[in-house]
Amino acid sequence: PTVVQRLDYTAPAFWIETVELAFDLDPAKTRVLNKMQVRRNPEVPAQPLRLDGEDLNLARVLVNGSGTSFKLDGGQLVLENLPEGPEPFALEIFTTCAPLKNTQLSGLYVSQETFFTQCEAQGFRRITYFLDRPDVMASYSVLLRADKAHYPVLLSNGNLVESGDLDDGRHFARWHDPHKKPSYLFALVAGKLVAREQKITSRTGKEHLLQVWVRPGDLEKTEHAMRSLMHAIAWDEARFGLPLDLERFMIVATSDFNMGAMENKGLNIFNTKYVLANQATATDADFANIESVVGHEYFHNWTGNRITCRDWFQLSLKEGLTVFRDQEFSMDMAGSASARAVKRIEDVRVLRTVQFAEDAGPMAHPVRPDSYVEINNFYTVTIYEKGAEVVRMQHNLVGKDGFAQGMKLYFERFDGQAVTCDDFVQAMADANPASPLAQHLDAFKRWYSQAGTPTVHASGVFDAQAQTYTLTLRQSCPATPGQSASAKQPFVIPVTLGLLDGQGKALPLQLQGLNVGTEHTLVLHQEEQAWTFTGITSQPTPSLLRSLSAPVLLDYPFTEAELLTLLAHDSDAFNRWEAAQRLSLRIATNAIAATAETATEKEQNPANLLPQSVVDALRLVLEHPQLDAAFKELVLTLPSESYIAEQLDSVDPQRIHSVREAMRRQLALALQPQWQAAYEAHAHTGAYQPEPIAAGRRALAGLALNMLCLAAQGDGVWAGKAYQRVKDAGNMTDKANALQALVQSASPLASNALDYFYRQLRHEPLVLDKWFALQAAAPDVQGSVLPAVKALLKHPDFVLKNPNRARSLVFTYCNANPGGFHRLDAAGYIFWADHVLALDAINPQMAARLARALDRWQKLAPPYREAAREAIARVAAKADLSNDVREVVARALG
Ligand code: DPP
Ligand code: ZN
Repeated sequence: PTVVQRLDYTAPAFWIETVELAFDLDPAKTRVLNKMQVRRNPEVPAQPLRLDGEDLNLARVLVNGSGTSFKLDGGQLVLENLPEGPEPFALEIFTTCAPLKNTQLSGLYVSQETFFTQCEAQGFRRITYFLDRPDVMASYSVLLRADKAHYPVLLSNGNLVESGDLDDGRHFARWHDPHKKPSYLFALVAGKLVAREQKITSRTGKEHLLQVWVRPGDLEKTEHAMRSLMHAIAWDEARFGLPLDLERFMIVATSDFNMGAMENKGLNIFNTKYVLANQATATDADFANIESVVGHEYFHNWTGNRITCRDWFQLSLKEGLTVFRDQEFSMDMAGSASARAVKRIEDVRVLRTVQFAEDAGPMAHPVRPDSYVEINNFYTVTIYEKGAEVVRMQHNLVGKDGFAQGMKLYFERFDGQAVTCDDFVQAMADANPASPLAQHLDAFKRWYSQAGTPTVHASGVFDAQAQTYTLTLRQSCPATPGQSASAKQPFVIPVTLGLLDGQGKALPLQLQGLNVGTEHTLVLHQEEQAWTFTGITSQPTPSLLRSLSAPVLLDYPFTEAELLTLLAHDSDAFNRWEAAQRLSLRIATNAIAATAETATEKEQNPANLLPQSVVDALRLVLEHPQLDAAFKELVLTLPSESYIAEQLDSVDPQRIHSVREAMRRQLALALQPQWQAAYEAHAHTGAYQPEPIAAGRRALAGLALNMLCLAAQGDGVWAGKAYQRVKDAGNMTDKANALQALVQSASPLASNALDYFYRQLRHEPLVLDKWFALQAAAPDVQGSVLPAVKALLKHPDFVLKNPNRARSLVFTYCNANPGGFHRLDAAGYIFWADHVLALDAINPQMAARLARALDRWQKLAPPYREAAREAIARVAAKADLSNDVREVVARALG
């Protein structure tokens, strides 16, 4: 397989100015006529035109209306005898493709008798021969022809120019997109669909038509998506001055989709999971995800579409920035400071559990990678979530207004162009010349080029005599593939902090005689720096990296007392939560590390791993009269097994599971009266509204019910209540939480409840996904999960080809159930290998995602490590593996 290198980038030898596409849509054989105006790029030495293509049948090539000679070379169509000179020439290519056979869901495919496209990153070449790279931007006109009875709705990007009937029951629609775009933003949809419509008028008085297209019957589930879209439009205009630039903006939902959604210009295509919702089928988390994904794709219209990526190494230019924008959108929509903190905690949880693990594993890569084999493997949490953190740091270094100025300059400079990550950060610095970002720009850019999660090692010295507190920060970053630790240069790390006195009160901060308030951001840009705070009269407790001001690990020897102070008093809600996480994480890792001989009495008796002081502190949070329920739920949730695993050098997944379960049981029992009170206070939230306060109450009630079922094992009272709730709950959040409580406590009522749930909701595909996932994540009572998962593979509703369904059962088992997956008999790994191979024959992108479930095999303790290696080696040994899976397993094996 070819390795693509970032530094090999050269401008295209030809530009494609206009594209006229004519489709005769037929599931078995679709005919595509592609007429382009092409001209040589005078800045590049003359060379043949090489057009990308994949799985196409080529019928005809005409240059300026006449036949021409051509070669096919490794999928590319090579044209050598093209007109000389700078004038554009007409290139006409006629091909066919087979949408019905397209199980990869890249290019043109059929789902439930409807045509869809997915062109990012390189799907357009599966539709026609083209310069399928993001820096070639063209004007598109599209003619769609299809059978009218089967495909009454014909959609493409831009504006509908003309439509009408043809002979033989066929009809046509002609679309023109007024904006130039790269091929990855092309889209078409054809099928039996209906739309929720909304007309809006922008601030400047322009009218726009918004549409959400779904299958007939799903219309009543589109209200929330439409509302989210309207909020997103208003938000981008208010916060960044970025208006909707289209007369028509369409969202179409499909149940067969590799990703979450896709920002095609004016015609976003979405996974149904991120469009369809009503209270009977969708949870609060689903509603929140819809708002965020609808926002994300809409925000791409400016950050991604108007300004796009020069090449795919710059993917984070649009994704990191757009994730940052959707996170800010969700926070602004959430409203209160507490709800913002809850959203931040949720985002950080994903970053630290998934991205930090990626950054420490074999697939680690910089936010702007240097090479790839298969670009689809680089749609990662590093590009998205770490990329968003890198943008967030810029936001913090230049301030909210400075950031808005930077965005303005970015659009002034680059609107309509395909640019690089460097171009973005340069605009941000140029718009804020006095900021620490501009001051340390070259060093800051290392966030784009150096992989790995840095650690900030902090130490503080209080000098009672001098009344000073000196904080020393030192940074380090481990080696990552292709980058040794010693070759890494210091990062620019904003460390936002406060100091608390013994009573937990915020201390005024004085640096070099200057009063800087009670919260301040230090900029660590050297390997080690120290700051001395004056006027400090007693030993302070530092609250460091507030709101996770940088995507780093913090190494500071907190005492238990310090953490308890932070948990009880810190003004930064994020660090209050973080203190609780640190307390339980430390207890868990100590208990896991303790061998039989060195174990303390507590560790030998895992019923009481948490000391009374910690239990009491958590009780105070749970009973707290002012704290929001959503925040309580986060504080009372122990760090996940995968997060605990990341803190350890040698991972025994069963030991982690049993220690965490013991801690969970202890909390369930020790706080039983408080759980009961919390449940009773929050179980009924009135008429369903998917908003943060009510959602937080439902979340806490759900956790409480879980704990009550766990504590009351054997006595069926709470299980009985949970079962009743599965039957009666008026919304999916309460229903799913109750079902989960039964499943997670391995209640004898779980199977009845699962049956009931299935019978009631079997006609709702997105709910069935939940039903499969709940079972795949069930506790592994005597090795029961794998056989249950295997039985579910044979369930009539299970379809491996459908990505959502595959994710719900196979991916959940392999990624989200460590206790059930890491088996002593290696059967989980064998199952994994079988499914990576099975999926690879259907859909390589999906297979490669699943392949990453064993990324961290090198950290596993014996005998898991060797068994995992064998399973990976078995996959790698398969001769006709896709490039996607090949790249992942080759990197895993090193
Ligand atoms: N659909 C993906 C996203 O929006 C790729 N652009 O992030
Ligand atoms: Zn995106």
